Amino acid sequence: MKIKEIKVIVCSPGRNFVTVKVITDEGVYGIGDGTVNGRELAVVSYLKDHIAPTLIGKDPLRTEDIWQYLYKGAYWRRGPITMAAIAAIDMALWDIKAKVANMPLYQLLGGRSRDKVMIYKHVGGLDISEVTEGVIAMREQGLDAIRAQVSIPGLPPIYGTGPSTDQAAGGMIKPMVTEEVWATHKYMPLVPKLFEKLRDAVGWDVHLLHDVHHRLTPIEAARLGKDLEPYRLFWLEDAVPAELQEGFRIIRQHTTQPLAVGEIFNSVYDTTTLIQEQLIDYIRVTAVHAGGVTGIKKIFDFASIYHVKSACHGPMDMSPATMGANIHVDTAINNFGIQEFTGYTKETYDVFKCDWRYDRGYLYPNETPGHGTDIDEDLAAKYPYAAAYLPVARLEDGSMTSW
Ligand code: EZ4
Ligand code: CO
Repeated sequence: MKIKEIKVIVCSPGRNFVTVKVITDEGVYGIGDGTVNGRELAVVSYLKDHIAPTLIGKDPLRTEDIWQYLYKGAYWRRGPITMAAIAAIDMALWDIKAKVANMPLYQLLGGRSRDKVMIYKHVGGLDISEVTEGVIAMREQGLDAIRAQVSIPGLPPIYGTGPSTDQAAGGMIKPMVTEEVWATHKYMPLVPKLFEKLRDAVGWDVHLLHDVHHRLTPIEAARLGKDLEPYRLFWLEDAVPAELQEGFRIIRQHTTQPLAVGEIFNSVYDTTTLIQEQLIDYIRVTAVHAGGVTGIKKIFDFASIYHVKSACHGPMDMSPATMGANIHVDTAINNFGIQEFTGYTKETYDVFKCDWRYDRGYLYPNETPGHGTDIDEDLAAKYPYAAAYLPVARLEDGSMTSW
């Protein structure tokens, strides 16, 4: 079997997605996701101009060798664009391998370790009572894990808080760069009040999560973790920007609040201090941004040795192909923690045909061969690429800050 053709498909059914279709000389094909939100066309060029021509004629079943060929062979290792391009090819190759084996992908990754994959969704609101109503409603939809975010009085709603920036409505992606405002001292006292109210409203059977989105310093995160301890959060996510892995030592010294990080990581080398020193509890790498099925499987196996669990990043800016790949890894590994899943718009589900399924707080892998996601190319062509940007954030004095 040989790789005959690699198509790179860009479409925007509500938001931009970069998809590869690897086609073999025997007619079997595989689908992979290479979407990097707001930087999509860089991956398109990497795939079209630099990768695709070197893979024609290669054996698509040599997934590990092709992964190493692209990783070591590039010389310029790691980075989000390189690793998303490798991921797109890798996911497609695993899809082909599972189709050739006539098995769902999870069988090739060790087989089933669990019956269902627990997910969490997001609730945001302009004030605590609005968030509480949202969490109660989501609980009624069967969710056992819910992420809660609230707007800060005195500041306009920003990403992950008010309904105006609700991702589900596509609100955070704008045709121009928008500028948001951040003030840590206004945020810090509010979050414990939110979770106090939520525990009163929905009790202790439900997992509650919160995403700080890289906005604190280590000592501030330590304070917030301590203040949240009474409410027993499932996790505190991205408490600080994590390029400086050692920063987590400070947080860990001060709080028993479980910690999650890693949605923007792309390699196991982003995680070594965090995992080996057991500074985190959940590692958030996801198939598209960390080198595909091959990439995240290596990271999760490494994490398993140090009591760190998986928690694949999964909002709607990674395509259903990534979600399919994630669900199969989630199903197969022992150290699964949770899967983020916000769902997709109708337009996205029309373009991407999914055999895996969602039902009341849980995801279920397909039993059909492959990772269970395909693309309708004709329909995709009706949704051309549209330039879109994530927001940036400034402090109240106008200086740039992390978000
Ligand atoms: O902001 O994927 O936990 N989820 C998140 C996401 C990220 C987006 C950025 O493209 O923080 O919603
Ligand atoms: Co996040």
